[in-house]
Amino acid sequence: MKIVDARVIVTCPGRNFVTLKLVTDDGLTGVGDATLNGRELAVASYLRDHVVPTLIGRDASRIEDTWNYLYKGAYWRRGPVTMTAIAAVDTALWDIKGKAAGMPVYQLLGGRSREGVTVYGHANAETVEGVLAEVARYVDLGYKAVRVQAGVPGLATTYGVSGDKMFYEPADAAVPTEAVWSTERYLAHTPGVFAQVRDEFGPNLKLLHDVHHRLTPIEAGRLGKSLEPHALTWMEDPTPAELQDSLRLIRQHTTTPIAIGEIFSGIWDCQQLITEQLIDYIRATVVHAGGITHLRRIFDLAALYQVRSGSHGATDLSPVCMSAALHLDVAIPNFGLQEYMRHTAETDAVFPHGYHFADGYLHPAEEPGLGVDIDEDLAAQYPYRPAALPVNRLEDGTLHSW
Ligand code: CS2
Ligand code: MG
Repeated sequence: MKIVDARVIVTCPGRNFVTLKLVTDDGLTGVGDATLNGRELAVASYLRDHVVPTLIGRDASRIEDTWNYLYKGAYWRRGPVTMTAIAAVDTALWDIKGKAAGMPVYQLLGGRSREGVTVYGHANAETVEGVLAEVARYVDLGYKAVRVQAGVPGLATTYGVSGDKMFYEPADAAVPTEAVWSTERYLAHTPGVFAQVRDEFGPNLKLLHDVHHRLTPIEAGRLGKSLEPHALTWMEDPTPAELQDSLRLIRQHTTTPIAIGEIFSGIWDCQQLITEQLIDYIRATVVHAGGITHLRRIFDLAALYQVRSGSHGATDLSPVCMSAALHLDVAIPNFGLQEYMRHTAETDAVFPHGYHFADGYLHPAEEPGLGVDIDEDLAAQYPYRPAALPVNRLEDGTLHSW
């Protein structure tokens, strides 16, 4: 089963996506998400110029060998661009493997470990009243878990609060927009938001919050401690995690569970976090952490240390990534939660898929492979549009994590 064609498709049905489509000599096709928000063309070029020429003629059944060929063969290992490109190839090869076997990919990963994949929605608003209304809306939609993001008085904008309530696209301009941040205002306001949400919705609704890399470890310890009475399922990205030791400091001060990893591109980014149990959920994804092959390794390491999965699932991860994620989510023993930011109808039309939402769960497609494709003719109608993620500055102008 040889690869005879490999196409890199860049499309922008409301936001940019990069997709790799592989074709074999017996007519099987496979797709892989290669989208890296704000750096899409870097991955498209890495694939087109450096990976695709090496794929033509390769045996599509050799997933592990191809993964190592691309990882070790690059010499320059790791990093988000490289690992997103490898992820796209890996995901497409698993899609082909499932089709060749006549099974949904989760069957090749050990079969079902659960009936459905519990997902969380995104309640966000400028005011607490607005947040309460949004949480109620997600509860009415059947969600069992809801992420809560609220505006901060005195700040014009903050992460996760958007005008559009079902979709969230932060890459809003060709040149990064600049936002202003105040940790003091945020730390003073956030505990009260969760006190009101928990008071309104009772003890059983899973509540989550994304700090989005903005605190120092001791500030994160303070936030976690202040949130303990409200029993969050997780506090996400409390501090930038390049220095994995940082999480030791947060752990010393709070029992609020921690989720990290959406920007990680491989097991080495989280090995210490997992083996020292410094986190409770690992948020690495199929599209950014080397594909199904590598993400499975991360989840298996995590299982040894009672760390659960909590994969990223924002709008800038395509339905191809979501489809692949669900096959892992439904099969691994240590599944935790799956993020589910819905895509627009435009995007769903470009990426026809078989997964569906019901009663707080996402269910993977049952057809052979991943159960997703890309409509290349429709994709061609949406040309790439330059879009960068914002940057953040403190009130004195200091550049800060966004
Ligand atoms: C966020 C993302 O969903 C999340 O947890 O961290 O929305 C993130 O900001 C975007 O994916 C960045 O492109
Ligand atoms: Mg996040």
